[in-house]
Amino acid sequence: PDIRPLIAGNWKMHGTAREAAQLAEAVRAGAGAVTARCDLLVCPPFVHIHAASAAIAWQPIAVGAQDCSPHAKGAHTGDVSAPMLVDAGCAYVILGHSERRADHGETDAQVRAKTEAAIAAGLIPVVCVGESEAQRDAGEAESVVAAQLAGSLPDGFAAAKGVVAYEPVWAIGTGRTPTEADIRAMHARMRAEVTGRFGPAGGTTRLLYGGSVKPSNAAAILALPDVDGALVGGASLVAGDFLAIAAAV
Ligand code: G2H
Repeated sequence: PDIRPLIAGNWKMHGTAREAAQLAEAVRAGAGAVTARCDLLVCPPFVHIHAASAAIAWQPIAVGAQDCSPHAKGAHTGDVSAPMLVDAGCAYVILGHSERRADHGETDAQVRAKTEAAIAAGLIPVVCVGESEAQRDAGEAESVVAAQLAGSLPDGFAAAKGVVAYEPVWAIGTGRTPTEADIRAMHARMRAEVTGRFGPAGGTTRLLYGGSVKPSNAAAILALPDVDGALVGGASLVAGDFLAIAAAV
């Protein structure tokens, strides 16, 4: 099936509101040609979402958050709900990033609850999975990722156009990437998992690769079968690099 690629920028915990607006504006200004071929998404920190979406205000580039509460509202000090993100201009939300799984002990069950909340609010979830280096060395990478998908994706995920991002933990921010053969094998396994669970809707689920994607390796990674885009961290903080990655689709 024809799948429109998604190039997503995860800005993580960087920058001021002014810098977020400038980065969003630079992405907007340079995006013209690439949005003919792919969807672009930028995910600022919560407090910069308004600034970034005001700077973009342009349909082909979507704005997303990096987390949301599993609850729609209530006494949950410090949390931000999925309906609030919609209200702030978000169309997507990244969930279960390995940094949240590590820093906050998020489990598959919690990621699944957040994903359900996101879908209920009308957001498109980008659910992250990926093995540790020890798990890969032990030959468990595919089984670990399959288990994370089974535990983190709710029923209705594919019908809601949910996105999966495969991010091997050892490749995040390290400059190291898996071999093309390893990415190909993992994405084939993930495709089998989502079609096995969700049927035909899983055939069009976008499967992103994330972890040290940069302009120099993007074309080779994005050309692999069942790689339907990228989740970009460090390189998404430089508009020219982010757009060069998108241009490699
Ligand atoms: C993985 C990725 C973006 P980076 O976390 O989510 O980060 O591209 O910096 O490895």
